[in-house]
Amino acid sequence: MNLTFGKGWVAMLVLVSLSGTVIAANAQAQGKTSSAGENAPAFILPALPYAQDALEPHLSARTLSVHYGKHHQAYVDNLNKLAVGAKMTGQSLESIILQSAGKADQAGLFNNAAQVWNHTFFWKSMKPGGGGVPTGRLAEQINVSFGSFDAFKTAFSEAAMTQFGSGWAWLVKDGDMLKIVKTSNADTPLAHGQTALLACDVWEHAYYIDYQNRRKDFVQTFLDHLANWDFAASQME
Ligand code: MN3
Repeated sequence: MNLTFGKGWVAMLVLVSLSGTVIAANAQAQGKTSSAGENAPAFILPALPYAQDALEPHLSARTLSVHYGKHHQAYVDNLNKLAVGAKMTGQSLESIILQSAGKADQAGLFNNAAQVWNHTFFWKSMKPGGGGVPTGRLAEQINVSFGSFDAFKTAFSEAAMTQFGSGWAWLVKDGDMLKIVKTSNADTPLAHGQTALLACDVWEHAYYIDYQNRRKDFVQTFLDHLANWDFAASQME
């Protein structure tokens, strides 16, 4: 009889742990601060740096509406629920990412926190009338690190194309050198001690409405018409 009760209780715990709200209720039952108290969810969806139709015709308002308004918002909402359960409310986004990185029991928290960070960075990595060529110290560093800007573009496209499944292509500063890295799912250069300069989201939700299966066309358009080199340069400081 006791054994049956035990199994049922474990099953119930597994089921309820799928819901962030019930995790929050658990914490409350253990005498922790209610989510409605001083530790109320702190993260909000950052404003886009341009209007939702500002990247047309290269990325449609429909894509921005779903990608920013639905996907990015969902990561923020999930993060707020999971931060309560992990007792990490009141901490910075970066702190939560660094503390949860590589911990199997905090994968959900890491994934949602990193995706909030990655998407906020991605929107800044683009601008209306973007593309073209970087200038100044960033241009010099790209030449030193990759040989030429054309060689950089080829390598960046290759990384974006060969990221199997969902993930990201990045230009990062790693020590004194610039590097192109690709990350899977929510993984982020921030968790690897690298400074992100430019990000391209290659999850299908980033391009499927406008480009269907043609990721290569999306990445080419990102480099030729959307990349915000002023933002990338500002991240080198
Ligand atoms: Mn995305």
